[in-house]
This record gives sequence, C-alpha cells and structure tokens, in this order.
Amino acid sequence: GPLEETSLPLFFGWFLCPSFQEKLRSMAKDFLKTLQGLEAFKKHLSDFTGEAEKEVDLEQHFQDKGMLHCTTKLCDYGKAEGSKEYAEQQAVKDRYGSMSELKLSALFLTPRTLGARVSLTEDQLQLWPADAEKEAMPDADLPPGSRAHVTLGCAEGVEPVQTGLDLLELVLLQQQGQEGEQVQDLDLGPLAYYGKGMWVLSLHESSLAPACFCSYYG
Ligand code: 2AM
Repeated sequence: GPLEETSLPLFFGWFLCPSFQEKLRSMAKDFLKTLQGLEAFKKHLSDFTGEAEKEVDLEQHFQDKGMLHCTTKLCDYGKAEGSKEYAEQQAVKDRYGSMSELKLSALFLTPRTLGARVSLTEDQLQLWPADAEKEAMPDADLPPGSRAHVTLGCAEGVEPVQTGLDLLELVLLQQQGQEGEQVQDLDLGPLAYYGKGMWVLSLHESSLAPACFCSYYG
C-alpha cells in the first residue's frame, strides 16, 4: 500500500553523536589551518585555484553539509536500486537504533571534498552493501568498506556523493602501491600528497567516534 511505498528513508548510516561531531569539526578545522600554512601545500595551490598565485581559504572552500554521518546505503525513498532488499536484511533490522564506534583512520581532502576515512569492523561490515565499491568503480577490485567515510565538507556545487568517490580514487592508488609523497609529520600523524590536489593525513591514533546506526528521511 501507499504507506509501505513511503517507508524507505533517504539513506541508512551511522550518525555521529553530537559531542563527537563538534570534536571532529574542530579537528578538521585545525587540519585545514595547518595545511594551508604549509609550503608544500602552497606549492600545489594551483590544484585548487587553477592559478599559481591565487590564495585559497580552505575553511571557506569547503561548505559544511550538516549532520556528520557515514552513509551505508542510499535508498532515495526506495528509488535507488537494491534499497528494499537492503532495508529487509536481518542485520539491518537487528542493528537498527544500536550504537557502535566508528574508527576514523585518516582525514583526506581533494579540491572537491573533505572527509574522514572510516575503517569498519567485521561487525559493521555486515551493514555495508555488497556492491558499494563496484557500483562506483566497476573495474577495480577494492575490499568492502573501502568507500566508508564521513563527509566533512564539499566545494561549491559539489554533491556529497563525491567524497566517497574521491576516497576510492585514493584507496585505488594505495592498492597500486603508491604511498604518496610523504610531506611532513603533523601533530595528528603523517601527511602525504597524492597529486592532483589529493592530500591524506593518516591519524596515528585513530579516533573512535560513537555513532548510532539508523536512517534519515529528510
Ligand atoms: P555522503 O555519504 O558522502 O555524505 C544523501 O545524499 C546522503 O547519501 C549523503 O550523505 C551522500 O553522501 C550520500 N549519497 C548520495 N548519493 C549516494 C550514492 N550514490 N551512493 C552512496 N551514498 C550516496
């Protein structure tokens, strides 16, 4: 009936608890401030501006996309392929409303997006759609969960779906054995440059973010 047809959410995911959202936002803000001041970043500034001499304010470059979360499945109210099957999985029903800790292993940014990489546990991977990586990169063979992330900001006109795609590009480079150009050790960990405006700060003490698995209707 009509009720069932409207019962699927915009997406399922883990929603970071409010106090941690604040913590992560300020961590990202500090990262942007530090990065912007580095000579190595200034050297590659044209990745962001298209012009060598132009300044960039990273904090303004990346617009906040609201409540911080790690999407598992975009359902688009049932319009997205496989959304009904996803919602009906036993693991999804069982875990709905439960808390777990998301392990944040890196902060990354590209001229398009700013995000935190999430390393999912075996248990959390049970909620991860089997085709999430293949859907985005059909020719690559990336481990499940490679796309898991929290979007922290997007450049003007960029949709948040891009953050996961940017992350997959980075993971693919790493899978191919590229470690990036090691730039410097920052307080939070080593910073590497992967070309084309792609930067990764690996967190040497990965942050554990308390989060609730549920859904968002919009
Ligand atoms: P995000 O996970 O990077 O934040 C609603 O648009 C939410 O679903 C956003 O959080 C967005 O990006 C995510 N999203 C949008 N399109 C998607 C897609 N095709 N696959 C997976 N997640 C998507």
